[in-house]
Amino acid sequence: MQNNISTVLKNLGILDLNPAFSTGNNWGALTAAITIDSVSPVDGKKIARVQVATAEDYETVIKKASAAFLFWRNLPAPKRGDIIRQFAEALRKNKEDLGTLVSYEMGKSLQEGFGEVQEMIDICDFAVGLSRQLYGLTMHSERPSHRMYEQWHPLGIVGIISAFNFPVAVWSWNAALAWVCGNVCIWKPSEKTPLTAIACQHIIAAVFKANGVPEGVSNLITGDKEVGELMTNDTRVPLISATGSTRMGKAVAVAVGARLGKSLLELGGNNAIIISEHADLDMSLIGAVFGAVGTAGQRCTSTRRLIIHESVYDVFTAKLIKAYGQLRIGDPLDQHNHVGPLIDKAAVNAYLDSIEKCKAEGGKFVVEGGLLAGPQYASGCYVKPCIAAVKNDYQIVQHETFAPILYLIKYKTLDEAIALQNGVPQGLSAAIMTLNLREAEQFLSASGADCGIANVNIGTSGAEIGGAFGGEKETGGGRESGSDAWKAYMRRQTNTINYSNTLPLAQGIKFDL
Ligand code: UN1
Repeated sequence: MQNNISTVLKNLGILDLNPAFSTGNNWGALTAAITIDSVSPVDGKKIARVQVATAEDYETVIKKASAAFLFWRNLPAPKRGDIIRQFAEALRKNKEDLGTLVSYEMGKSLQEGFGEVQEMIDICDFAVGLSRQLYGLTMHSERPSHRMYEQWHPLGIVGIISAFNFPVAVWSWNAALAWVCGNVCIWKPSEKTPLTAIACQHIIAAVFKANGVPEGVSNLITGDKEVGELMTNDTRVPLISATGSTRMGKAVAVAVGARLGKSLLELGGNNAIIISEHADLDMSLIGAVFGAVGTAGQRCTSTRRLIIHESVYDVFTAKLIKAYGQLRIGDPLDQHNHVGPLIDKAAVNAYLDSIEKCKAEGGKFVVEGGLLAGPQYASGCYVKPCIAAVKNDYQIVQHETFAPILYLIKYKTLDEAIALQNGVPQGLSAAIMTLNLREAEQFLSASGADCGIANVNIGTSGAEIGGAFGGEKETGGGRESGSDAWKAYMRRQTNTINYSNTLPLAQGIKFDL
């Protein structure tokens, strides 16, 4: 495996020590000042190092980005789309290497690593079509011989702060749309997964270069919280799109709001599946188990709670226990395994701590958790997916723990189940398993699930890129990816043209000179 990884790193242009920033083909100098190690949770080995950007590095990037915007915004949108089409082609060519690096640096299964790159390809394809569909409305003016319409213009520099769990896909959701809309981007990836970001920057930089695009349309800057703060406080960055914890999102919202900038927030979830008495239980089992243990419970869409009708509670719990007994936990690059490691030891501690808190509040574990030991688990990041019977109002159940801990809650009526589903601070993704039309429609109605995503007979995770992605309440309210999420990356301008030979005022006001 190590040999394979070194080939992957070489193919993707990753060095042992990587510069702190890139504006395209230009990369910052290597000074080895302050560095961050990227350590794989798969085997605990250091993969490579990246430098932490300084405030001067940030200025260099901002200046290049500001200058590049003047060029990029004037390129016709379909031309920008054509370049994004070429980016998708380059991603197709690099899918195996990039997916493997995602899996090795982040720890998700190889299948999910490939799936993540596929999600990038999909959003690029979507963006290509969008580049000819950035439509504005035409309105009827109340004044004669006047025409009123709206157009959409790019914002300028879009700052993208991404999380470790989808280290490349979420960047591409933002970047592909922002670019076809005519913006330039500065990306600050998670300090836990900087190498996949460097790989992406190499891929896009080559595409831009081949098309004669100047430096500064795609920018990468690596570092920690301080680098993010330079962006969030900077009036030259009109939009910050941030993915991560609710705590981080609140800090971003306050900083960006204080300068009346725009923020697009995609924060924590506490997603539940309602398993109704009318559910197909075998189908429900796949949705629940993949939702809870896929990506080791580290998706913002992961299934954290199952709200199960009392009449099927025991039989479904028995099915879950059996399925958990069959889970193979280990090296995510080995395709036989279902579950890989958590991202790092801090995540393991948060997982262990949540289990303790759950027990202290009265939670009864039907599948026990714990840290796995043994040579194949030497990184110290592998844990057992676990299941506890709880009450929805336990503090720990109200909190998003980014780990494979699944909570079971029993219900009697659908109204009660929906109230439980909605009875958490977060509002990302919700699902119901039912073959009953009335139940399904009630769940999707205005008095149903309060989340940004609500599914029937599908789990809470694994959304397609074509729909708008995001959620309400503490999830932050932003929408990324499909549908009309592109509007967040543009400013709307209302234009009224008078082609008459008088100047009538709106609202019938008379003002004769
Ligand atoms: C995230 O966890 O931040 O819907 C994104 C899903 C994926 C994206 C998750 N398509 O599970």
